[in-house]
Amino acid sequence: MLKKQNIVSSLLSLLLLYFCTFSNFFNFTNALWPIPQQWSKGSTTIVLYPSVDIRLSIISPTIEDLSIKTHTIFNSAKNRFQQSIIQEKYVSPNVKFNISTYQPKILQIVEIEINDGNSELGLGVNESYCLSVPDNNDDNKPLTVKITAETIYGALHGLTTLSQLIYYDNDFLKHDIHHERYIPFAPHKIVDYPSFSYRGLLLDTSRNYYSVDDILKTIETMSWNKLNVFHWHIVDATSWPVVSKKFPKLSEKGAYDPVTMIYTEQDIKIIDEFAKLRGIRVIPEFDMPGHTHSISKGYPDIIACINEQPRWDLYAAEPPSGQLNPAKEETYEFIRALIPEMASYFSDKYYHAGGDEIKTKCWEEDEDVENYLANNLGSSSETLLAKIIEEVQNTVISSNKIPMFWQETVDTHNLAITKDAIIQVWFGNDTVKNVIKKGYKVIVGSAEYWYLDCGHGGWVGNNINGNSWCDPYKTWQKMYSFNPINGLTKSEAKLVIGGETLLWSEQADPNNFEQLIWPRASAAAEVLWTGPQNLDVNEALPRLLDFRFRLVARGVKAEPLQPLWCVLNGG
Ligand code: CP6
Repeated sequence: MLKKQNIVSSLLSLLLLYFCTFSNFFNFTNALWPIPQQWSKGSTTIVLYPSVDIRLSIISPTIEDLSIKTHTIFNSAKNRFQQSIIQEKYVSPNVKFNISTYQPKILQIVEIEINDGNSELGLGVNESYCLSVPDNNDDNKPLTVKITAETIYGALHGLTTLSQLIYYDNDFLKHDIHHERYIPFAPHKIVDYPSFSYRGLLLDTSRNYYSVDDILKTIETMSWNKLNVFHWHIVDATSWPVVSKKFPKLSEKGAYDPVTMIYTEQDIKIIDEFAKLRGIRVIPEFDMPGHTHSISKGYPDIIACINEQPRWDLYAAEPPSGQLNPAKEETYEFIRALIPEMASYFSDKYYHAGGDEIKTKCWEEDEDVENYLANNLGSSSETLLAKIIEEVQNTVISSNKIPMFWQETVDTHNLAITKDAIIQVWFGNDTVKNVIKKGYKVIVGSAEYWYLDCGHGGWVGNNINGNSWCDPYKTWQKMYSFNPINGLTKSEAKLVIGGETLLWSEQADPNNFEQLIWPRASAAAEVLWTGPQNLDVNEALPRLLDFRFRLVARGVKAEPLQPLWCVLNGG
């Protein structure tokens, strides 16, 4: 009997060890995420005035140097910050107000200073900032937090960090302190800047539809993670939710619902503007020539190998099959008319033109294409692919945008892609190196580490023949361990401008997408912001737990990483 109890109790403690990773929860500290490049702290607790007493001021060389855009971004950030001072009630499970180190210091002012009041959001914009939270009044001035930054975008990151330094505690009244928000461990001195300039998240809105509000909420959460690119994989084979004025049948026939499951020009502009106010670029992807079955719903003449069942697998990586038909002049007219219209809806300089998972067999077995090849000596499915991608690329460039493409364009097919382009790598051990050797800038997000949708068993039966989708599920630790510049020389690494985690939506929709994205995309966000050097999962765990609870307090359905028990009992 006793023995049995012993076994049971040791099994239980093993279980607890399995659930909880005991780490340094006793070293309570503000849980900043991503962790700043340099951060020193003290032991004073200061409390905050409620919002009315918090002021922000902006100082530039001259006030005329501030563009209207900068002003608008600043005012919007100020409003959000003041709202959070009233609304956010984040009680950390492990950071506790320490009355013994409390001296009655009251924070009244947040002062922001930027050098360049005219900077435009774009790849490589300066995002650095310094933040100082004093623990003493300077002369007789009120206690003032200072954020200095080169640009307004750095200043936004400074405010994001400041918001994470603040905790809520309604126990204060017991101590006769009439403020409920506080910053522990002041003074704080933070010097911070990103390791990579492209820090993205891909969301696929074709396999399943997301509302404009779902997208806005995702972008807002991205900003709290210092992510700065929303890669909107807006259309694909399954549905075409974007309304086009030039080709209205695209959404009338190709959207899941032509009224309720669409994105209008106005929706897109709302999303683009919302993101810009938060320092986030929106890069749309109109994937071509593969993954285009949905175009055939309205415009069947320009799509080859339309095949929903049963042999889609001959012609496409995923059902339903269909690729732009490169043998038809109308296809090129479509490209030349559609791309400028779509490009004009987005403000960013970059436009992702796709180019992944092209199946030349689709064309080799299409009657029109066979005729074309018979009548055009020297042509092949590969030369047709080159022709169609050339048209896509030229149209993107003449629409005043810089193209992005998936790796297959330069790696598998060796197409003539401009060296200005950014190439996105998603599989292969040597691909990053190969693509860099060709002189391209690269973003990474490998299926092995950074695919957020893996672990759901696949959905088209491809797991039955032993080739499962991208299982298993990638844990946050796995995502955290990904090094975007692994195995590269210093000069090669310079061409890796960043990366992104990706949520393909075959098995995701508004009911589960937040849980799938957060907090795992946060783990990747820290790799991209702080850099892959010196990251340690054990150091990160308590901060990530704390940050995840803060996300939950802000209304994000972020997935739990441990039972609450572990958090309350020392990690
Ligand atoms: N859709 C598109 C997809 C994928 C890609 N492109 C994909 C491929 C393999 C896995 C997951 C997603 N669903 N347009 C590849 C970039 Cl495992």
